[in-house]
Amino acid sequence: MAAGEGIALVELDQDGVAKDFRADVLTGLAQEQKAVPARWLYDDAGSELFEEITRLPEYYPTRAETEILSARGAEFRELIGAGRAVVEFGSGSSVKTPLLLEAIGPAAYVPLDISGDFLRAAAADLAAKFPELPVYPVEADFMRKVELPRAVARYPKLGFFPGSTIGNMVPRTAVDLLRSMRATLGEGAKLLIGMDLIKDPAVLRAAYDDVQGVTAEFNLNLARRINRELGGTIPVDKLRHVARWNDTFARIEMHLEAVADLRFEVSGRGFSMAKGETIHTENSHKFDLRSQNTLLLAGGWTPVSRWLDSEGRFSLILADWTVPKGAP
Ligand code: AVJ
Repeated sequence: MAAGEGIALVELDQDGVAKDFRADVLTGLAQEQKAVPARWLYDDAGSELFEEITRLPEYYPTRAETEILSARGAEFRELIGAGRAVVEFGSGSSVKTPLLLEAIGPAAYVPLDISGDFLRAAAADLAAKFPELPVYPVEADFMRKVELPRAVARYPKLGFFPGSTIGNMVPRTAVDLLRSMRATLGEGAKLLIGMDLIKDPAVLRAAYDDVQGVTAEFNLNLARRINRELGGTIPVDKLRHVARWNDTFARIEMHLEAVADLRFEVSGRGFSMAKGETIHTENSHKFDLRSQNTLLLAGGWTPVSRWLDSEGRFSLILADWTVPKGAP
C-alpha cells in the first residue's frame, strides 16, 4: 500500500511553497544580518540529514526525550488519562509517537503538518502500528488556529509537541504558537511539550557541530537548495558551518559564514558577502526550569509536571489549559 493511501488530504500547493521560499530568501539575504527562516532547511535532503543528526553521538536531545517517553509511560497514563484525542504538532516521529500512544491509550490520533508528504507517510505508519486507533491527519499551518476534524470534537485533547521544536522560535513567536495551540485544542486540553535545557556551552556547541560534519551538511544543504530551486550561484564551498552559543538569548545559532569575499546571484538578483559575514539559518533556544514555566504561562498554559532524562539534559513538560485564577 502506498503511504497514506485512503487517507483524504488537501494537496499542498507546490507553486505556493516555491513562491514563499523565494520571497523569504530574497528578503532575508537583503537584510543587514542575512537570515533565512529555519523551516527551509527541511526539504527531502534536509529532512534525511536531520534524521541522521538524531543518531549522532553528540546530538543528545532525541535520545534523552525518547528515554523519558519510554521510562515514564505509567505516569503519563495516570496524569493524562485514556480516551483523549492526541493532536501532534508536526508529522510525528516513528519512535516517539508510538511510545506516547502506547502509554496513554488515546481515542484518536490527529497529526498536523504543513507538508502533505510527511503527513501521509507518518499517518500510514501509525495506522499500521495501531490498527484500532482512528487516525485523522490534517494538512495545516499550525502557527494559526486549526479546525480539527469533527470526528474528534467530543474528546478532550492532548497536544503533543516533542523535540524542543518550540526552541526554534524566538519567544514572541513561541508565545503566539502556544496561544494558537490553546485555541486549536480547546477547553480541557493538556499539552505535553519537549524543551531542551541550558547546559555547558561546549556540550551544546558539539551537538550542533558534530565531528562527522553531518550538521554542517544539513546547514550547507540550505545553500544548495537555494542554488537548485531558485537559480542561485552561491559558491557553497566558500561557506562554512558555524554553531554559536548566544548567551543573552540562551540559544544555539547556526550560521553559514563566508570564508572569502563573495558575490552571487539568486533569482537574478545580486548579493555580496564580505569575508566573515554570515547568513543566520537557525535558532535553537534552550531553557531553565523557570524560563520554561514563564514561556508556557505567557502562552496560556499552566505547567503541572516535568520529567528529565537520567542525565538531566532534556525535559518533557505536561501543562494544563486552565489558567490559574488569582490577583492581579
Ligand atoms: C528539530 C529543531 C529540534 O533545534 O535541535 C538539529 C534541529 N538543527 N541540529 C534542534 C537541528 C541542527 C533541531 N530541531
